[in-house]
Amino acid sequence: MSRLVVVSNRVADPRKPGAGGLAVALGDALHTSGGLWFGWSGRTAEASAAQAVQVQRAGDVTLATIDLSAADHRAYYLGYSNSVLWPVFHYRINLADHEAGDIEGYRRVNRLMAQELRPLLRADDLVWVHDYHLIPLAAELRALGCAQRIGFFLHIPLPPHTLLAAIPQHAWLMRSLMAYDLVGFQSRTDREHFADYLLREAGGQALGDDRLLAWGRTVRARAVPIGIDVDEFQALGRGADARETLQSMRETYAARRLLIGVDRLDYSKGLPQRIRAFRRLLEAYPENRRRATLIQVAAPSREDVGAYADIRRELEGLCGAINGDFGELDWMPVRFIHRTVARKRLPGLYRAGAVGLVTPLRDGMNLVAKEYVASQDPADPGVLVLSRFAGAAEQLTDALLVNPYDIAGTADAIQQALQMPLQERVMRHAALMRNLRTHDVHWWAREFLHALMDRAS
Ligand code: ADQ
Repeated sequence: MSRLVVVSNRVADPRKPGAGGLAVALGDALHTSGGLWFGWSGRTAEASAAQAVQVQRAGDVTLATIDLSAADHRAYYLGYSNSVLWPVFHYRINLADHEAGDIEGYRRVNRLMAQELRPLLRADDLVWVHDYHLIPLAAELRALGCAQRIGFFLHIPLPPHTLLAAIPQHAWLMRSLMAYDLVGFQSRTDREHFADYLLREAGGQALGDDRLLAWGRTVRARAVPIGIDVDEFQALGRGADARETLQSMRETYAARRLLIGVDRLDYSKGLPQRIRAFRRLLEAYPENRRRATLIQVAAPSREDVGAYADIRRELEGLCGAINGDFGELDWMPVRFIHRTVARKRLPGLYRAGAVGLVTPLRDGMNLVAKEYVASQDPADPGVLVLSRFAGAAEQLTDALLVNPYDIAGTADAIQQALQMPLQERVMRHAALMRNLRTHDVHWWAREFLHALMDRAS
């Protein structure tokens, strides 16, 4: 069996509690093959000390990391990855900051990663590269003579070619993807956008069987939607922390129906629109006054990137206005909490919600939607209100799907969720759970790696 080598921007110790579903899934696959996980350490160092690889054992898995210089980190991570690729890939071309986006820094770090990784590779390794920070990594490895099978998974959406073309280096980026053997996407839509790009912008051709030809190279492209570790998450839900969280929420909000939102504070998550929809709910359906409370948790994220600075202020303003206009001595309509919730408490928080609000303007997948469903009591489940623009909407068709830009429509869907009869809630939840179980994170890793290993291809 080939050894698995995972490469991602950040490396997590899969044994640490709170490492998250992705670390658990990759940890599993790495553990089975005695694998290696390579990436940035999360630390910045003096330029001269930045490049030595630090190797650490985590059980059967080897973790190898490099520090980056502060300048490289700024250019590659804050700059090109998060000020150009993130907004444009989420269809927000107006938010891209091309001045801050230093393409040279992005190339430099990808080249550096390839140089540091190459001596660690064996001839028959299977290499799996993750996400938009590392699009050109395979091309850099190939330039150094690496002939291993290399796969890439894009965790975020891929926009239509007309939007992608707003990135000055779009052709270079897409051509870089051709250096992989297999490229995985979250949804069929993203995969179609990739095929479409190659056909329309690069004179490419679809060869059938997942194969696409462009620039004289063939690549395989597939939709392999990521899932969660359902068993791990449900076990977490049975733990003391989750139960205590649920209990204390039930006591604090005994007279209320709770709507729960849990996100990173990111402009892609549609938070202002969600708060407006809640306001609209209180206006259009006044029976919810004194009854419905929205708890919105937003984890601090990328605070060094310009486009993130304003969103917190905007949200605090929107929430403050609702509380001022509708609040009573004994009822605060919205609680906005700018914090990361400990992972072991999340299932309790989700379960307290009669409605789970997952309404991004655009999202690769959105695992919160899946975690919310997995946390419910099957005999009396809450209702998921899900944006049709999340990758998860292709799978979770039994949620109430909404257009998050349509504030009135979203308010109507929340009202429908609040009033949904038990029998319908149970049926929808059961259907959602079937999907979660069939397409869990272990399925995702297996499916991708089998396709990457497939010698017939
Ligand atoms: P993210 O944009 O980070 O991930 P998402 O999938 O929603 O988005 O969440 C990832 C994890 O973060 C979840 O496990 C969730 O529990 C946790 N999380 C979010 N907010 C939190 C908070 N306030 N407190 C504690 N935990 C919180 C990217 C893509 C997604 C894709 C994932 C995985 O943007 O579309 O689903 O990668 O591929």
